[in-house]
Amino acid sequence: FFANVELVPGDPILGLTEAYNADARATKVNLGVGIYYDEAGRIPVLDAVREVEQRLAAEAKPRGYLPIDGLPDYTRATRELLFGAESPLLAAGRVATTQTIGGSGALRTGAELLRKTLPHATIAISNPSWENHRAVFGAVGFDVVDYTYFDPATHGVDFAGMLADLRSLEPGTVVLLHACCHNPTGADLTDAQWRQVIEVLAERDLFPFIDMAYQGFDRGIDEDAAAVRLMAESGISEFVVASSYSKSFSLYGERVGALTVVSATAEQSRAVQSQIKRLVRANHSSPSNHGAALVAGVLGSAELRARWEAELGQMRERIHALRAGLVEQLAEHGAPEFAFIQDQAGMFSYSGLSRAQVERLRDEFGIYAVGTGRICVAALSLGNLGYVAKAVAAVSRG
Ligand code: PLP
Ligand code: TYF
Repeated sequence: FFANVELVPGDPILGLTEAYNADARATKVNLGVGIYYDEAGRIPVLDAVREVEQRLAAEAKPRGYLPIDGLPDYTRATRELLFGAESPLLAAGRVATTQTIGGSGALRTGAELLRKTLPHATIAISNPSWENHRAVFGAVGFDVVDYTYFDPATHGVDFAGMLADLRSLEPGTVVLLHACCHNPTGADLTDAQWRQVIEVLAERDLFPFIDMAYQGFDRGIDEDAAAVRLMAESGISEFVVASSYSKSFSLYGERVGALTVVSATAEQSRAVQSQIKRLVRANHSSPSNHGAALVAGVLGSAELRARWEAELGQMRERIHALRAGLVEQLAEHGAPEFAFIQDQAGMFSYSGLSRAQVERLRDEFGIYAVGTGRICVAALSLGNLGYVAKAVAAVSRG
């Protein structure tokens, strides 16, 4: 049966970690995968999360199945975090949230829903985008096309190009938008630019699919949700949000995400939710409990929520400090042209390094970055900033 099965290449980003782990050099640095590490190089366990976890362990509750669409306290808290608790859309019953297997599961379930309900099986993703966007939507039968996004000359968004491309899409096309902390470039839209994008989406009758994997990692919980909030206030009455707590709660392996669908009426919202439940039944039947119980426990307590917000704020501030420190050290090592790193948002920076320069970083310095030049700033530490800056300056000169 398997004699003719071909070996396919592994995920290039996750493969980097394997290569990094096998590297014996003590000075090695992994700037490949998108994970936030603390100053000691560990994935943090947030205090607020630990507190809920200890309480849950002490309670030792029975392990029944969750409802198909997930833990109700979790999905309610998620809706409120995305839209703001006072959003009229929530009061109107137009927002349906389903707990998913990470943000990835939200993308997949949302893709399956739209594949059935939209006339055009075409999705436009930013150029470049997270490679899994192409994989997920391609896997359910979408044609995946690009819209202009990144401008290598400015290291920011080519906004005129983006608007022109959006305007040229067929009505009914799905448009995937990164809410904040764009992966892989770190180049985000301003709130004013979001308003313009939303106008074009409405004018051209395009269907917005927002991916928010980094809420709270750039400016703050509410500020980073601007895309969702502005969309909710606009005339656009239907859209989808895939969200994730992997980064904001440092719960990568617990696979906590959510698919949220905004419908035009409460009645349509119930119908949409029934369709999503059918998709979930045919996939994994129901989601897992632990990670969702942790998030719901934190968000459901005013005290723990405040502690989480403070911890998230510390991660955010630390990333800003690492960006500033990297730029400063690069300038000291004779490479002032990297000042743009400070203007980019979130975990990632498209550094502008070529594939050959990335290879030199790995071979000569044991510094691992993605072949496209993407580096994960959140994986740096004050301890290795100088080493990394010196290496990057060296390869960019030669
Ligand atoms: N969307 C984007 C843009 C991401 O960078 C990630 C990264 O992990 C995800 C979705 C998926 O999140 P999760 O790990 O929760 O599946
Ligand atoms: O882009 C990243 O590094 C994160 C983590 O197949 C990731 O989003 C990368 C690749 C992948 C799954 C997660």
